[in-house]
Amino acid sequence: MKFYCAPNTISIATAITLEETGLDYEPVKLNFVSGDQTKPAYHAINPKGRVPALVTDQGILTETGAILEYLATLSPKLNLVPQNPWDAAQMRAVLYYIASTFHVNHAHRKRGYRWADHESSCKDMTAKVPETMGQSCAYIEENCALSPFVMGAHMTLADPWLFTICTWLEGDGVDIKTFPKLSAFYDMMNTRPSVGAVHAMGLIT
Ligand SMILES: N[C@@H](CCC(=O)N[C@@H](CS)C(=O)NCC(=O)O)C(=O)O
Repeated sequence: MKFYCAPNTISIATAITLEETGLDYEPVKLNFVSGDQTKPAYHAINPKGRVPALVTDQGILTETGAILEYLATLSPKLNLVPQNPWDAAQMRAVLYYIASTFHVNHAHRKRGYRWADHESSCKDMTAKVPETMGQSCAYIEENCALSPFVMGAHMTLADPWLFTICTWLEGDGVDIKTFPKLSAFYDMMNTRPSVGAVHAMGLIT
């Protein structure tokens, strides 16, 4: 599989999951500074101009949630999606929250132009980021197990995804240490060989 990614983006979650599964893949790193993601060559891979994208022998898959679920299905022994239907649904509630709220809060820092045209509107959105990211951290801290993983004793798809968001917190003006469970989770994830490999790939800088 070819895996399109870029440093310090949500594609880190896919990279960690690929490493956890041990599946064979070839990373293709885009350079966002030179705008690789906006060019026709990449739009032929992902018309949305975003990472991640995974090129499989069945076709191209985009969206972190879809990719992670696909990787979990390819590696059933890891139980990255809990077998119990209720537990799986609970985990997906966290996934959807990360995708639809937590990540979007973060995007308001530098990508306000997606939603507004006036510079003052973008500045306003940027200024709100420490508050909204802090609120999302508090939600996770108070409502997820994080002992040691998001859902409890076993690693699931929520872990690489939440870890990726944690790598953004400092830049977003949130001190992770004010959230003890989240902070311990972040430190624990940083000790995993999968995360070490993703650091070594230069995806977390
Ligand atoms: N919902 C998508 C979001 C993907 C996304 O927004 N990726 C960002 C990086 S974190 C991106 O590629 N941005 C490029 C741009 O805005 O030009 C997913 O989770 O896969």
